[in-house]
Amino acid sequence: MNPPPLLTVEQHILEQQRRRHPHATGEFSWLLSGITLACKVISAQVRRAGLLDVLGSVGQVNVQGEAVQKLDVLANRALLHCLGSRGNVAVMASEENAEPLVAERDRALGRYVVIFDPLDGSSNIDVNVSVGTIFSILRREPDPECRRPPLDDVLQPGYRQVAAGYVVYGSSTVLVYTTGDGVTGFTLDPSIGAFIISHPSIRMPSCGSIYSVNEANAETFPEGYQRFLGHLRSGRTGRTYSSRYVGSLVADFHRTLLKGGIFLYPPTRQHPSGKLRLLYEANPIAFIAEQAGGLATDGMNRILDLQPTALHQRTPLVVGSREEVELLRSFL
Ligand code: P6P
Repeated sequence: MNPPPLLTVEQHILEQQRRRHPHATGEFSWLLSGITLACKVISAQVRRAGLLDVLGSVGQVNVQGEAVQKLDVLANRALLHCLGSRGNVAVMASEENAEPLVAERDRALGRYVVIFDPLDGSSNIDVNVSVGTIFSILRREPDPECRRPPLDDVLQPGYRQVAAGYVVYGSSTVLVYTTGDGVTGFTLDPSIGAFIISHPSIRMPSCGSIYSVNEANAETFPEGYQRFLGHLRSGRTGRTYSSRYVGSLVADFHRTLLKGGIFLYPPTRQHPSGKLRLLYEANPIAFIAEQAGGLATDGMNRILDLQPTALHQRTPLVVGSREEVELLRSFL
């Protein structure tokens, strides 16, 4: 029997474009291929981290006040370079940069904004735990006079995303993305340097048996979250739950997407508005979750409906199977 055709992510992107936007100029596909190129570069660096002396902090502190790991810097540079030269990305915003960056050459006519966390979970790098890249793509109106503040293009609610995705650098390098027409996964074949389709149509189970939360903060969660977690542990749902927490959002979400269950980062004493970032963590993850049949809220409100007011603003995040997310809402 002939082996299945090798469908690369670039072919998939073009087919999606042809099917959904027959008159598309292909520039969106060109943009997405810039991201996949950057992620191949990042994957190669992550895979060799222990050998390249890129482990350990580079001594600086980023806008989050967190020690910057060298790989963070390399990952950020790879994305800025690959996207900045695409010709249709006018504004880029990164977890690593205090303010959005403008591609001056494309500021007037560039139609896209890309927001990303270049290497999420980077504190896990030194202990070889999975880390990830998360990206969110928005449209913007041309600005012929180049007068619009770049932040105006960035602070859009999540339902306006035209695409979102992540790459998890784990036992293999897996890219998962959506353009609003379902969720597809690709695995990097390092021997040919191509992302090959491996998860043609990802659907999140309607319920699961895993909850994922940093239990060390449990005493400081709002009371409704504590009662909800107690309910899951009590067996009164009729299911026995396991607790799994990597401490790397992309790894914890990827497992939730494939196996179902619920991931929570509630408000805590240290982070009363939640720790995770709305624009480049919660929004892209929420878009993917909903496209796969799941839900994503800040406990009560749909993540994708939240109107951002600042580039690095935080939000509580509850994301996962419909049944568990709705059950939590009933406790709040
Ligand atoms: P905590 C990693 O630093 C991160 O931003 C996410 O990837 C992860 O889900 C979260 O923080 C872990 O935070 O407080 O549980 O260590």
